[in-house]
Amino acid sequence: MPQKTIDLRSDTVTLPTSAMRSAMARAELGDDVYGEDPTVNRLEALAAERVGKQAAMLTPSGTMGNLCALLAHCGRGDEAIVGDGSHIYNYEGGGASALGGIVYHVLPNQPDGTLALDHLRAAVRWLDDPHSAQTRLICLENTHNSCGGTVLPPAYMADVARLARERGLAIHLDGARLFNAAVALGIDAREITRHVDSVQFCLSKGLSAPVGSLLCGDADFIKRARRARKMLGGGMRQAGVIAAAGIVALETMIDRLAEDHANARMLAEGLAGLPQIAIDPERVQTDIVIFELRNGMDADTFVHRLRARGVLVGDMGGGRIRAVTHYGIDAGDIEQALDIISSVLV
Ligand code: TLP
Repeated sequence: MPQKTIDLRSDTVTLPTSAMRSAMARAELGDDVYGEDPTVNRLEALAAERVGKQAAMLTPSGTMGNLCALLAHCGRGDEAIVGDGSHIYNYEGGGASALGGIVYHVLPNQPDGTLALDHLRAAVRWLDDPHSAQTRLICLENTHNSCGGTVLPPAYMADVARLARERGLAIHLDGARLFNAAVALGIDAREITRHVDSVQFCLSKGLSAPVGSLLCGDADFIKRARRARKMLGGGMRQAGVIAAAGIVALETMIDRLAEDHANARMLAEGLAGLPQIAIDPERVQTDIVIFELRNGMDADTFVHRLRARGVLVGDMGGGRIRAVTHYGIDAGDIEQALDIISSVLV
């Protein structure tokens, strides 16, 4: 029997559940560019409600959701503060700059994924100085992907919100894995999103829907974001086919993220027991496990050796390796992956 591939590259590899597939087949449809797709309208209302905002907009990807947010918050020549480890800054093609003329003001992410409050305070430019680009926006990421799926605590988010209010700035949250953060904290997602003006979350990661992200905020903001989405070519017509899966995701797939977190913790503890691997399992708070090798093997060789044995992980560069748990992975897969990992290290 060929061995099952254990794909730990990302939670984006999840496939839709059978409930999603049948909801997609049955979905009531219309032209969403006219606002007439009833299934998209239902998903957007549900999403807005789940994050406590007035309105929401479906986008094909998290990248487009974040870009629409930046375009709706900032004009050309305005400045958005981003972390040096953030997805927006590193993995979205510089879209806000390339397409929106927006200046990224980059601050170092702390190891836990936060931006230090004193760095933020010092970074905000005085609006009456004609020399400077005008700071408009602070972007946070929760959970923080490249910091290892770390959760930004709501108390920290409240501190940033206070600072933003004092300085007249907006906050956008890249909450691609917002519900992982909420489940890890054991709180409602609204306890996180109440501190931000806009939030993007993905349906197509741990929630297992095939496509889609939601951008949420107040009604005026979403109106501006819809213009940006159309400009970017993201008006999707009978998008109810994908929205139907998103509704199933929001209604049935959030609580089970706890299983992914438990499996990630199990993987991290197993890796910590291997002398060739450097990892602090306490840093593993959600579904992302990042580790390094300390036996002199380079990450590329390790990743290729694992692939040959049916285990896929990601090489993040700089010697960092990422494994992500998800709906397609159970505790047995983790045990097997650990056996294979230890066998390729010798
Ligand atoms: N992240 C992907 C890759 O692009 C790295 C992954 O495998 O983790 N924000 C965050 C925090 C993300 O992790 C991602 C995707 C996005 C935004 C973008 O979402 P998509 O892929 O839907 O454009």
